[in-house]
Amino acid sequence: MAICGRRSQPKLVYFIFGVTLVGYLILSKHSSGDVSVTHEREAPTEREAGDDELKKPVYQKPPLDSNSLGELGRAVKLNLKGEAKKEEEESISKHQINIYVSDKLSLHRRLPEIWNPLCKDLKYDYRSLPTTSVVITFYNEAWSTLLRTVHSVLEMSPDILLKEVVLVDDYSDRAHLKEPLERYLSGLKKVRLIRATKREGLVRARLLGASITEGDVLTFLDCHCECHEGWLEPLLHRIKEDPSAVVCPVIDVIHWNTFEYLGNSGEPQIGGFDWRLVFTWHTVPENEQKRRRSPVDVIRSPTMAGGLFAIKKNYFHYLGTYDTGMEVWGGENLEFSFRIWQCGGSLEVHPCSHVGHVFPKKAPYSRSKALANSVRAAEVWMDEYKELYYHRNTHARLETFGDVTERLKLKERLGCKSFKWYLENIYPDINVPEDRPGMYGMLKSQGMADYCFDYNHDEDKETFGGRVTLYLCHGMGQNQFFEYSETDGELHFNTIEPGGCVVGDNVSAYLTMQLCKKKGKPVPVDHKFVLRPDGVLYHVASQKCVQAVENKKEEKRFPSLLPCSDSPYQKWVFEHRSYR
Ligand code: UD2
Ligand code: MN
Repeated sequence: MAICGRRSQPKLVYFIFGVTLVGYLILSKHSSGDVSVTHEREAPTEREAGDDELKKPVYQKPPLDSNSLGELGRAVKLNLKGEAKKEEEESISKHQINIYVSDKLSLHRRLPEIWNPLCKDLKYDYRSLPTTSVVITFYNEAWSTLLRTVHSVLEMSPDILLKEVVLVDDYSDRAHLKEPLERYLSGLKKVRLIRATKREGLVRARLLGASITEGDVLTFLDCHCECHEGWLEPLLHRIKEDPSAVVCPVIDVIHWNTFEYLGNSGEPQIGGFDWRLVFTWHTVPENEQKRRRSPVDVIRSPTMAGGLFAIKKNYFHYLGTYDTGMEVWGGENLEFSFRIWQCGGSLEVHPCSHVGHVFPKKAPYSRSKALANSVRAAEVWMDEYKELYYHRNTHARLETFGDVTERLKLKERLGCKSFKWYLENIYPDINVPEDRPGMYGMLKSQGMADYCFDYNHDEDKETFGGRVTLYLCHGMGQNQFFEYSETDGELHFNTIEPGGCVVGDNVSAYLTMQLCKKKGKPVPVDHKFVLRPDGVLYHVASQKCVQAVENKKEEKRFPSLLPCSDSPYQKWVFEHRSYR
């Protein structure tokens, strides 16, 4: 049914807030296209309706065909051969998602029920909940993942709560996203499409979408999501309760290859970060567990993954929307997380709101701007703690990141708190490195010239227990970034959060990488080293010293525990190249 509803002129409120969004092509009844399609909400009849009536989605799902592929979130495994196999592989290398499989699944498939059973008992006063506009930006997304997202929003959101779905095409160049998409969407109620006239990146594309919305709350989703039953109500309910709450759904994993919906009803994970400014997932800490009175209460989270959240529109405004100096992808999630907390809001995960997201096999497009974006976040929000980041990412300090004076003014204007306050009050579990002068950087052997401590950490597998080696010093941080904490006597490794610690084994003489103790817990004795002023690195438990040893047969070099001597091979020095 293709009905073109009346559409008012796009609201330009965001433009006033110093956001220079120029040159967009807004496809609506009033401009160049005929793709903006909406049905206005008919309020009077809703007010008389019963509860079931109020929960009615924009569209009902078609009848369940439980035999159809991937139905109820089941994994799909096609044993393909020949041409088909080739086609599948091509779809993966193009999208980093198995689009061959995705194309074979219903755009209306159902998901397994994975929420906490207590969530079903929550009652909502539908008439008093705020309405929302769902904003979805996309760049060169495949047809089926994009439209499954759209249908799932329309089929899982009560009509009374969903104002509209705004799709923003961030200057994609694929044919299926042009006229065919417009034609398809024109048959759907409440869906509007606008297009950027140049590549804006997700931050400005989201703002462009937000600028034409009419709902009370903005709900952002990525363009390869599937919403679980009841996903929307908890988000809106929480925002009604506290207009300064920014609320994220639990992000369930949809497997990029099998499209299996992987979720569970247990405690969701929350967001953190490590000192390279990489987003990390964590279990809910004890203090937060204690604060909550019920498993269906919101969980406070230091950071968000970035793509999926709801925020009251005027609060988004108040907080300064996004940093429009950020390009393409990355960094905006931590920037926004810091800003929410430091400027008086709260960032939460609602355990009753579940949305699936396809995490691709690897990045499908270049994300080279992520570094500059992170630097902007660090420069504006991290105060003196930005040095910890720069120590661990020597490229970051060199990166040109543009002008952040407007963002600093915003911080001033809103009277935002310091990063120290944020760490102490919102993220007390993070290990804050000491980075004392001369005690971080490359840990270089004095006897074995140009060889440094090195650990090859496979982050995908979160490998611990591997042996620390020596490798030619490269000065780029990363695998060779170590830090000695005088307080704990621990040798910390760069990249792992909650933290990698060098551990000595008395028997093998090896140094291995292990998970550090939790913050505040006593230091295990085999973690303890003393770094003496003469460069000797003494391992307390074994009473031995760390020596650079060459294994000639294997042509490998290792730091090993040996009886202490005067050997220059037992002397170490931290070196840090600051590029300043
Ligand atoms: C995660 C977030 C993502 C974003 C990102 C950090 C989740 C589930 N995803 O990465 O939303 O916060 O971290 O920046 O939390 N897009 C554009 N223009 C671009 C690039 C991307 O519109 O230039 C769209 C893209 O089509 C997608 C969304 O922005 O809808 C996020 O991009 P992604 O899915 O590649 O990011 P993801 O999930 O790896
Ligand atoms: Mn995504």
